[in-house]
Amino acid sequence: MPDNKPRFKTYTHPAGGWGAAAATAKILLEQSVVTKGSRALLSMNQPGGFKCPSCAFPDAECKKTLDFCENGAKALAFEATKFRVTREFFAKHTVTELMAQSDHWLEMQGRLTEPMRYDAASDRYVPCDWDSAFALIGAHLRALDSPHEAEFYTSGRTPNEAAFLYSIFVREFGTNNFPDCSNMCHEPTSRGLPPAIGVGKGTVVMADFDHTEAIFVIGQNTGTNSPRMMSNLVEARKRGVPIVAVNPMPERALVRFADPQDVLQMATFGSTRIASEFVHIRIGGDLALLKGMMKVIFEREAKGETIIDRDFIAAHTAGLDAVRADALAQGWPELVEASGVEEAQIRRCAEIYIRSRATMICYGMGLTQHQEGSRLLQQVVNLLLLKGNFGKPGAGISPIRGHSNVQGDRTVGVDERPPQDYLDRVRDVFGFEPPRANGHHTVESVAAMQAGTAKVFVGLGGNFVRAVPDTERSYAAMRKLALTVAISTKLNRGHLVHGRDALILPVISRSETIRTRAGEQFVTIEDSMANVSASRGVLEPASPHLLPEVEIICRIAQAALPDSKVDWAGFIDDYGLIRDKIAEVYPDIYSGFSERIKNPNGFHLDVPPRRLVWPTPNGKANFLLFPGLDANVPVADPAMLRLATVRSHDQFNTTVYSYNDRYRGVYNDRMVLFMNAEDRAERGLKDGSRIALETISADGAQRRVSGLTVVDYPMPRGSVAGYYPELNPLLPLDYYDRISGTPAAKSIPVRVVAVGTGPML
Ligand SMILES: Nc1nc2c(c(=O)[nH]1)N[C@H]1C(S)=C(S)[C@@H](COP(=O)(O)OP(=O)(O)OC[C@H]3O[C@@H](n4cnc5c(=O)[nH]c(N)nc54)[C@H](O)[C@@H]3O)O[C@H]1N2
Ligand SMILES: Nc1nc2c(c(=O)[nH]1)N[C@H]1C(S)=C(S)[C@@H](COP(=O)(O)OP(=O)(O)OC[C@H]3O[C@@H](n4cnc5c(=O)[nH]c(N)nc54)[C@H](O)[C@@H]3O)O[C@H]1N2
Ligand SMILES: [Mo]
Repeated sequence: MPDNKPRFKTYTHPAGGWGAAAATAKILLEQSVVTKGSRALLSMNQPGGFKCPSCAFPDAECKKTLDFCENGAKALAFEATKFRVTREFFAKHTVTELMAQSDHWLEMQGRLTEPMRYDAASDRYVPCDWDSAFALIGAHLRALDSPHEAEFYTSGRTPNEAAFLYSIFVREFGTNNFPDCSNMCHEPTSRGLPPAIGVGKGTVVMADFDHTEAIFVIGQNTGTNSPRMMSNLVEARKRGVPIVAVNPMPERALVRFADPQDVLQMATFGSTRIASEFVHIRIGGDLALLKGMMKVIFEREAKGETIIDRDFIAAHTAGLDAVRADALAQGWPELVEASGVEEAQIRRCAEIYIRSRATMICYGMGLTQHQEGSRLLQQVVNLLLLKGNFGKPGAGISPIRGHSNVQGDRTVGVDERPPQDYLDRVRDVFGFEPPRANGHHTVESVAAMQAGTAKVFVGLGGNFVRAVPDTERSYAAMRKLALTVAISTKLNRGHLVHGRDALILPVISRSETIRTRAGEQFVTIEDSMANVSASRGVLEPASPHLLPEVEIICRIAQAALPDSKVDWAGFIDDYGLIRDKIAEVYPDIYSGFSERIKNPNGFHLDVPPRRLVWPTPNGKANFLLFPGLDANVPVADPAMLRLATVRSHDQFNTTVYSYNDRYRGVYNDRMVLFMNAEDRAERGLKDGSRIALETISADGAQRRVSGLTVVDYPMPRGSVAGYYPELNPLLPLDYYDRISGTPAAKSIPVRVVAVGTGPML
C-alpha cells in the first residue's frame, strides 16, 4: 500500500488463492516470526501439536500436511509475535494516555510479560508479584457481602481444563454469575435448540460434507471467519452439490474461491464457483425466507405431491400441524417484502431443498444476533425436520461456532443457568452444595455493574468492555467496580477501562508449552462439531513470568476459599486429574476421558439427535411455532435503516490486525458504512460522504457514532453494515434476544443524523 489514505476498490478476484498465501507470508514477516511462526504452523491442527487459536471449525479428517488458513496463521502470528509489553512500557505510558490509542495500536504492542497492578496515584500499571496478585483477589472476594456481587466472565479460547475448574471454583464460591462470550454469540443455539431437538449443539460432523446433497450457508462469512470450511465447500461443489448462500452482503468467498491448500488450483490460478444460489436477504429477513420455503413445500403437499418424510415425522416429531398452518397462512407479498427476496428465488431454494435427500444448514451470527435469534433457529429446525434431515449421513444443523473452545467451555460448566442434575453431580463429586439459582449472563452482568450491585469482575480471557453493547455506558459501569481482573495474553481496552483496583494477569498461550512440576501438560478443546482433542503448545512461553490459566484459577480459588473442599494444589500440576474429575461430573459423555484422549485424533462427544434420540421433555423432536415474519421488533420510522455490525477480514473479534478488508475492497479505514446506492441517494448523500449514525430507541438515551464514510455497496434496500467493535456504542444494552440474552448486533435500528463535509476519496 503506497500510503495510508482510505481506499475503496471492488475486489474482483476469487477469495483465497494467492491473495491469501501472500497475506499469510506478509503477516509472519510483520510480526517478525517467520521461522518461529512457520515452524509452529507445521504443528497447528496436527496430532501431537496444538489447536488453532482462531475459529472452532474442526480439523480436516483426512490429515493434510498443512491444516491452517490465512486467518489462522494471522491469529498465530499475532500470538507468537516478537513484540513485548514490559514493565518499562507501562512505566512510560499512563493509562489515560493508553486510552487515547486505537485498538490496533494496543494489539500491536505485543505479548504481556508479567503481572501488573493499577496504581491510582501515578495512573499507571506497576509490577506486582503473583502472590500479591492472588492475595489481592482473595481479599476482595472474601470482603463481598454476597458471592453474587462478583461476575466471572469467560472467553472461548480457554481450554476445557481451565474452564471446568473455573466453573467449580465459582460455584464453590457461591454464585452462577457466568457471563461469557457465548452469551453474545451462539447462545441462541444453546438455548433455542434444546426445546426443539434436545441439545444446544450442532448435529453435523465433518464426514457429513461427503454425503450431503445440499448445503445452506446462512448469515456466515465463511471465507473470513472459518476459512478452513471453504475446503469442504469447494469439495462439495466439485461433487455438484448445490450451495445456497443467504446473506445481505455478497461475501466474496461465498461467490468464488481458490483453495490455497489446493496445489493444482493455485498453480493454474483456478477457482471454484461456490454459491449456486446467492440469496440477497434483507437484514432479519431469514424468517420470511424459511417460512416461504416451508409454504412451498406444504402447498405442493396439499396438491398431492409427497415431499415431507411422513415416517420420520410420525415416529420422531410433534407439533407439525401448527407450523404447517402458520406457513400456509403467510401471503407471498408479505414474504417477499420481509425477506427482500423474489418469490421465484424462494421457490428455487425450496426446490433445492426438496430435491436433496440429505441437507445441512450451516449458520453464523447473521442468524443468531437478532432479537428473536433463538426462535429463528427453531424455524431452521422446522425446515430440516420436514424431510427428516437428522440422524442420517450428510444432513443436520450446523452452527459454525466462533472461538476455538467456546462450545467446550459451555459443555464443562461455564453456564449461568446450569441444569439441576449437573449441580447434583458437582455436589456429589466435590462435596459442597453449589448455588441453585440462575446467575447473570453478559447483559445482566453489565446491568448489575450499572446498578452498582456488582463489585468484582474477573475476565478469563477476552476483552469484555469492548465486546459488550452500549460502549459508553458499559465503560462507565466497569469503572464503578472495586476490582477488575484480566487474565490475558495481550494488551486490550479491557485493561484500560478498569475498577478502582485492577490486575493484568498474563498467561501462556495456546501455541506455547505448559510445564509443571509433574512435567509437560496438554489441554483439550471441543470444536464446533463436538470433537474433543488434545492441544500441546510447541513454542517457548513469551516470558518466563507467565502462568498457565489452570494455575491462575487454582490459585485464585485457594486465595478466595481458604476452607475449600477441592484439592486445587493437585490440579495445578497434573491436568490428568482434572480430566478425571470432568469424567466423573459428565459420565454420559466424558467417561474414560483420560484413555480416550490418547487417540491422536481425539474423540466425538455423543450428540443424541444423531442417533434419533431427542432429550426433550416429550422425547420427540418438536416443530415450534413462531408466528409472524419479524425476527426483530418493527420500527415505524421511515428513515430507519437496519444495521448489521460485522467482522472485517483483518480482525479477530475486538483484535484489529489491520485497517483493510480485502474481500470487501476496503483499505486503510474501518469507520465505514456499507449502504445501498439508492438508500444513499435518497438521503442526499454521495458515495464517500461523511455521516453520523444514531440509534432509534425508546429509552431516551442518545447513541451516536460520527465520522463514518458511506461506501456504495450491494446491500439490500434498508440494510446497512459496518464494523464491530467500532459501532458497539450504537447497540443498546437492552436490545437482545430474551430467550438467550444475546444482543441483537445484526439488526440495530439506526438513522443517518448528520452529514459532514469534505471529500473523502
Ligand atoms: N478471522 C476471524 N475468524 C473468526 C472471528 C474473527 O473475528 N476473525 N470471530 C470468531 C467468532 S467469535 C465468531 S462468533 C465467528 C463469527 O463468524 P460470522 O458468523 O461469519 O460473523 P460476522 O462477521 O459477524 O457476520 C456474519 C455474516 O452475517 C451476515 N448477516 C448480517 N445480518 C444478516 C441477516 O440478517 N441475515 C443473514 N442471513 N445474514 C446476515 C453478514 O453479512 C456476515 O456475512 O467467527 C469466528 N472466527
Ligand atoms: N456489535 C457486536 N458485538 C459483538 C459481536 C458482533 O458481531 N457485533 N460479536 C460477539 C461475539 S460472537 C463474541 S464471541 C464476542 C467476543 O468477545 P471476547 O471473546 O471477549 O473478545 P476477543 O476479542 O476474542 O478477546 C481478545 C482478547 O483475549 C485475550 N486472549 C487471547 N488469547 C487468549 C488465551 O489463550 N487465554 C487468555 N486468557 N486470553 C487470551 C487477549 O488478551 C485478547 O486481547 O464479541 C461479541 N460482540
Ligand atoms: Mo463469537
